Amino acid sequence: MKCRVCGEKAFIKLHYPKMYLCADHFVEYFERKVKRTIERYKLLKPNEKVLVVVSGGKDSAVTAYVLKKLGYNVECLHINLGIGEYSEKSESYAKKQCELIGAPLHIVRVKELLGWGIGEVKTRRPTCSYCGLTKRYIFNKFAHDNGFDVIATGHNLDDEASFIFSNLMNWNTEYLAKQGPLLPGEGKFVRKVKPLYELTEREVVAYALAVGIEYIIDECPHARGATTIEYKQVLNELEEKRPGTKINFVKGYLRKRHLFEVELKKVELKECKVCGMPAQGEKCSFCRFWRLEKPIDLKI
Ligand code: Q46
Ligand code: ZN
Ligand code: ZN
Repeated sequence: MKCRVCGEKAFIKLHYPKMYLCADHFVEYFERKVKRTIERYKLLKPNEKVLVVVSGGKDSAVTAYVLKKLGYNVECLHINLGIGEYSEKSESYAKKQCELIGAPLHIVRVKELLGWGIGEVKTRRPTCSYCGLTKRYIFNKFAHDNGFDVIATGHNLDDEASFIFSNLMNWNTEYLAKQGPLLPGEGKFVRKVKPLYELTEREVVAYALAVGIEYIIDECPHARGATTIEYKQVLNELEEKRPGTKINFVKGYLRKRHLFEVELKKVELKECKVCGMPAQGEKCSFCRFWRLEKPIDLKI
């Protein structure tokens, strides 16, 4: 099959809109789509300092690569979770990716910072739950303390569609009230944006291949994944039968999101007495979980 634009040999067949493209025209198409997403949802302004949290995986690497190519002021943060060989591999991919992109990379190592790696703490709390809490706290505090305007994450269309789907199946209406491509910042919470919001996982993989980004394929040994993967599979089957299902589902959700706003509970946030970051009680959940007496220092 031939590229619809130039007639050269096709690199990919897109399903929605249906067309064949060569590698060069696919790269152009992908970057145009990211640019359009940024404009449509007003995600970024030209001179902002953008922090991309690179995990070593494809989505965050592609996010950093495209933003840099579009001319944004990008720096990267890698959080080494201290999960044995998996984390060492992830860190070395993150380094390679940032070299390719030409963006500064900052590394925070959980084990050095907090004494234990993820998965090593004796707690009843599920590993992924305190891992998520730890990552979110670190990248937000890092961005806040070092003057970043915005944090860009690598969530793609498949992630978002399956997330909305699973939250609908469980009627987590409070979550459904506040998801989307732009999560506004407030106080010490830095704004978060998702530039790959309208691109499918398949397109992200193809883009990484086309521009030569290497990334970690191994799954984290703690990944439970099963339920998210099941939702993704169902959506993929629907997409196969009716191309456009995912994007229409997500766009429909954004139009109706306001209906869930009544479910939002207004919580008064205080300042954590240890670190000064927003907290529901005396201490924030991060300082409470890690039993900190003094704040961690993330200043560059
Ligand atoms: S949360 Fe869980 Fe992930 Fe953390 S412990 Fe691994 S699987 S890395 S996205
Ligand atoms: Zn072409
Ligand atoms: Zn705290």
